[in-house]
Amino acid sequence: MKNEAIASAIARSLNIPHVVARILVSRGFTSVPAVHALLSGNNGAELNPFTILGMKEAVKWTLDVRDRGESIFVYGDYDLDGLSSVSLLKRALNHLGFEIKWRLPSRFGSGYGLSVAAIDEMIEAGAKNILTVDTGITANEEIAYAKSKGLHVMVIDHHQPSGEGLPVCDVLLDPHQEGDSYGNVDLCGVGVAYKFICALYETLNEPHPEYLLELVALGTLADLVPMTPENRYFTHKGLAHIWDSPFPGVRELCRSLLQHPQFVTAQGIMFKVAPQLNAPGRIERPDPALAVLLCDTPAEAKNLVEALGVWNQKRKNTENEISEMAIARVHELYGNDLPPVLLVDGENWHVGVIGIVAAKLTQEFDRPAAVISIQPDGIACASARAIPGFNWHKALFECRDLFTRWGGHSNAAGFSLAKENIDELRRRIIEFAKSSEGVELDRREPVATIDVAFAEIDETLMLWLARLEPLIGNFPAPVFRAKNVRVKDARELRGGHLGLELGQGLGFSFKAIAFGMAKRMSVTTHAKNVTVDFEVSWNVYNGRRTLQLQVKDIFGEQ
Ligand SMILES: [Mn+2]
Repeated sequence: MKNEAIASAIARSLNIPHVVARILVSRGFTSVPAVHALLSGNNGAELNPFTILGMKEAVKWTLDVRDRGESIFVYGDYDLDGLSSVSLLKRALNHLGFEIKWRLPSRFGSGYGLSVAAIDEMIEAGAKNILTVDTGITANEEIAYAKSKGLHVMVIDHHQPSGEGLPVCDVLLDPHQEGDSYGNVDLCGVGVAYKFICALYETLNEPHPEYLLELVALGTLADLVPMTPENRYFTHKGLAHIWDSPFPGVRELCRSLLQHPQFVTAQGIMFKVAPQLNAPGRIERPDPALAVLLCDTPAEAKNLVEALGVWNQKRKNTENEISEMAIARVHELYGNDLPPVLLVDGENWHVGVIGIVAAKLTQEFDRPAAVISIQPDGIACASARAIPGFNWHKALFECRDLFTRWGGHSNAAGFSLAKENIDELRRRIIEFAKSSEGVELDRREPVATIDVAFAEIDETLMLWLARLEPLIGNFPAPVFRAKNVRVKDARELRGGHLGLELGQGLGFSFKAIAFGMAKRMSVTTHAKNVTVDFEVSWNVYNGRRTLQLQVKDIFGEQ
């Protein structure tokens, strides 16, 4: 059967709009049962937590702490996955009567991960039990030190082991460790923490705390982990509840940034909410963001969210400054002959924003990019981002002899090295990208568009799109294609954008914006009709919602 016929069959038997059926078919849901399963929720996506290696021991470790009447120091990370992990564990364990204290590293103090200084400080504060989360799997030396001081240590992580053996702790939960056969290695840190809590609650005959899934959604989206069925289920549930979150800080933040429950989308969280919560940790210390996740009264939430906005403004200013310098450095290093991977460096670039700048470079130049900040002590710290098909973890593994530390995933990674080694690294990464291992780079498929008539674009379609969230990863937001479109109005906007009014058929017209496409103005004035590729989103102006098209491409028809 052709796709169109399959879509018709699905639309008819499940009573859903034809355009929605076409979207589902294009995403690989090509039978009525498959679509029905997708729309009916969990459907086996949630896996048994006890199939994670070490889970039984993790539950026992925790119950032993309770039997001894002691508290737990949760040690997290400064990014949103780490902060979500700490707040999830604190809330879930507090509920069971545990006393929880927490500590966070800072990029500018003892640096990433667990440090001897942090362990000493916790011992000073009376720690007997340390639970690291979203970090720890490569902290072999630090954990050996903690054990030598008589501490009980459990590690919950989702990063890859260092390759130099695992830390010797009491319990280790990480779907990446050898011998773990858990069906979802792509859990983020707060995802593994949630599985641990489910196992603990099950043991104590408590229901799974599903209201914590909004914290899992935050970490899953912020860490850009692949949307496996379980990750998608967690994110879908979390997004569905976040507008009415029981946590005042999360609720206040989402409402102030997203403005309407229908704007709670994966993209909204990734581009509006997550950057705010990551901002203080990027500029100084992450504590003001954790305070938002942990606060318990609306009044407190209002103040804390306001303060977060100020941190975010600082972050934006710093980011713009470093971006300009990084783009200038790309031109200086490579001229017009760009290699398949970009490595740009600068003196003392703010290390809190180099990851976002790397992400900007991948977009601007359509290549994987690493941004390297050379510190006054001669050590260079870097953050790298990929485009689909390139694997930073593999690339860095090939060059691991050059690093003092490194880690990360296929699409986001970090590393440090002596500044003398930067040129050598640049040479070897390019060599890797050109080798047979790196050729995945060329296997990207163009985005398939979904044919649509303007008459099909309405609030019903938007409600369906919301129901299919998170629209990212292997199920991205649809790009539509409409033909025989008339350009009723076209204006050049500030910043090189194009503002359009597009019409089709009788009476169907939409406002549209084409970012960075002012140069394409002539297409809109010379062709009688045009074909347009676009995404649809809500636009709010003066409290009124309207649908707006975001133009991805526009061509004239003869
Ligand atoms: Mn993480």
